[in-house]
Amino acid sequence: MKRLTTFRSQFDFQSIRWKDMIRWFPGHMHKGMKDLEESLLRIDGIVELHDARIPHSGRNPELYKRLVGGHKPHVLILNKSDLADPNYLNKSIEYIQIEQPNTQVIHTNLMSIDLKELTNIFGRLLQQIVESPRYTRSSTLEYNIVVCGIPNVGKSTFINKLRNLFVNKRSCEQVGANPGVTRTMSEKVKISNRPKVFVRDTPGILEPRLKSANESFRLLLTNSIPIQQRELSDIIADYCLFLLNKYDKQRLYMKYCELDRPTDDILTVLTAIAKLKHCTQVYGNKRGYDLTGAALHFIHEISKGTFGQITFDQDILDEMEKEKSNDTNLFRTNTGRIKKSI
Ligand SMILES: Nc1nc2c(ncn2[C@@H]2O[C@H](COP(=O)(O)OP(=O)(O)OP(=O)(O)O)[C@@H](O)[C@H]2O)c(=O)[nH]1
Ligand SMILES: [Mg+2]
Repeated sequence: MKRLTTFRSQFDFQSIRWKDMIRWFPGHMHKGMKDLEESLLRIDGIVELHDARIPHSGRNPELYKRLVGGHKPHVLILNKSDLADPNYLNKSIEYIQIEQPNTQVIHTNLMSIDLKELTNIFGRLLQQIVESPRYTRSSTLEYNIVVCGIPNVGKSTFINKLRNLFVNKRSCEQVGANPGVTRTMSEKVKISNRPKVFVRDTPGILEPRLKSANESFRLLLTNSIPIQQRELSDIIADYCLFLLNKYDKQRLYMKYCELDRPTDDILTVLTAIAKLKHCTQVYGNKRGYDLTGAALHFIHEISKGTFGQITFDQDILDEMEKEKSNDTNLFRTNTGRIKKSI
């Protein structure tokens, strides 16, 4: 395989006003956040789901610290592990636990989870909840759990799986491939009879202001934010290519695009896809390649795993590995960088 020796080491976001262009905080999220905060007095534990491909991007540990108030059990499930790089699953857990040592973190693939694994997850969850102090809720015999997280991470799928398994009822929460399927906090859903455990589904909630262009683009790639402006698709596709090269994942895109060498040039990739997938458009009186259509196709394929299992936050986890040392304490800054305290 002929290889380029150098690829871009940095992605240039400068020309786009990402803060203005990538903003998605519809009204239902604001309401969902308020409902969640109001329900806290009546719940015994929080299950947060997040996408295993982005253990840093889109998460707001401060929000969860505030929600659980330091004493409510908090279990974090890194879901869609089938799409993440297996070499980075345990590193992701380690990364999160630097900041949140009291949070129990596990990874799952809800698409092919088996009975044993689901029972095991439920058992761990229940144990945490039963063993934690319940204060004003100690006289109540039922346990209430709320399932939350950013959009499209599998919250409703998780509730349906538990319900199917333990109370033998058909799915009740609507599931869909696009973000924003669940728009209101659900009624209580019973997932276990003995003890009586209820869960509530919530709409996916993002921070109103995202921290960086990298974070926003990674949320677009995991489909937690929809692409609202088609004109952004070229730059997002270019960012996909940048990450595939940066993380040494060239083999599958070369095969898919029938290229004989890796490339750092997005036009080469998009033209190849447009030819192969017959993405054409009429321009005036001529038919030409629809590169925007090809870009959307390329982005869709990376998000569904066609180019391999990729942890989009791999660079942040690699940095953690570099900084790790036995005799210093690590802490994490807002941008995800790991620092040592002396
Ligand atoms: N590959 C993969 N897909 C999954 C997994 N879990 C769920 N999905 C899919 O992810 C999509 C979103 O699932 P939902 O359960 O609707 O996600 P949600 O978090 O409730 O989404 P919102 O209600 O929009 O916030 C669906 O197409 C699911 O089939 C998983 O472990 N792996
Ligand atoms: Mg949902």
